[in-house]
Amino acid sequence: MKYFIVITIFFMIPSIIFANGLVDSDLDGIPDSDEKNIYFTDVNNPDTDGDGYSDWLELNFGYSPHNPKPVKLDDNDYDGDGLSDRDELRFHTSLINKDTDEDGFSDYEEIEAGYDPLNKDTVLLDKRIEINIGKQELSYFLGGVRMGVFSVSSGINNSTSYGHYKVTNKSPKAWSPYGLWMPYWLGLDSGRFGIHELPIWPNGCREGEDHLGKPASHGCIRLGEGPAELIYNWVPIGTGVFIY
Ligand SMILES: [Ca+2]
Ligand SMILES: [Ca+2]
Ligand SMILES: [Ca+2]
Ligand SMILES: [Ca+2]
Repeated sequence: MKYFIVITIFFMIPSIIFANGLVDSDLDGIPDSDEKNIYFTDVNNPDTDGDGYSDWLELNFGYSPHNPKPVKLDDNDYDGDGLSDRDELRFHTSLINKDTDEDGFSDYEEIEAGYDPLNKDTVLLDKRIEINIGKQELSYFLGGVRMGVFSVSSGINNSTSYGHYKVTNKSPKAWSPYGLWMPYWLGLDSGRFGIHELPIWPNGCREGEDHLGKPASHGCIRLGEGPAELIYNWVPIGTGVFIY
């Protein structure tokens, strides 16, 4: 009888092994290896921050498993390096180490400057712009991670060319043959068309402030005030622009 009880208890020890062979000691649905290396949660406690919600539940609904308050991963910065927990997970940097590659620059500083936070050497991450004509949206990516999305106005009557381009020239204020100034100009396809801020007439009036989100231009991609300057300053010449 004693023997039987011992065997029963042995089989009741809370530990599960996923089909792929990964161990989940606390049965919260997250393998020990991910808790240790990615989320830095307690492998032996399904609710690391003790707020009544399991680590799995919090992560799947976008909440921090390290904050007993209902704080989203986007708004939590566990290691205080200026980069949110969400962005750390997207860039595969450490949630608990401000300087993952230990090169003296924090993860936040490296990503702000466009450098690889996982490489001790001075390596720039790839920058890319994507423009979705159907959605009238421009997204910008660093190292494959989408950094943001802005509303645009592309060309009326399908006049914006689809395809893969590179930024070929930049000008803080370019002149359009249509008699308009185009602030924060990023020329594509040798300047045949480009990305720029909502244009300004010579009399100072700004064109199309209420057009963002729908086609309005002669083929260029217009961005609003703020986003245009940000993108202009962020992209170097040679940046890939994919329009689809
Ligand atoms: Ca677990
Ligand atoms: Ca919790
Ligand atoms: Ca952080
Ligand atoms: Ca670093």
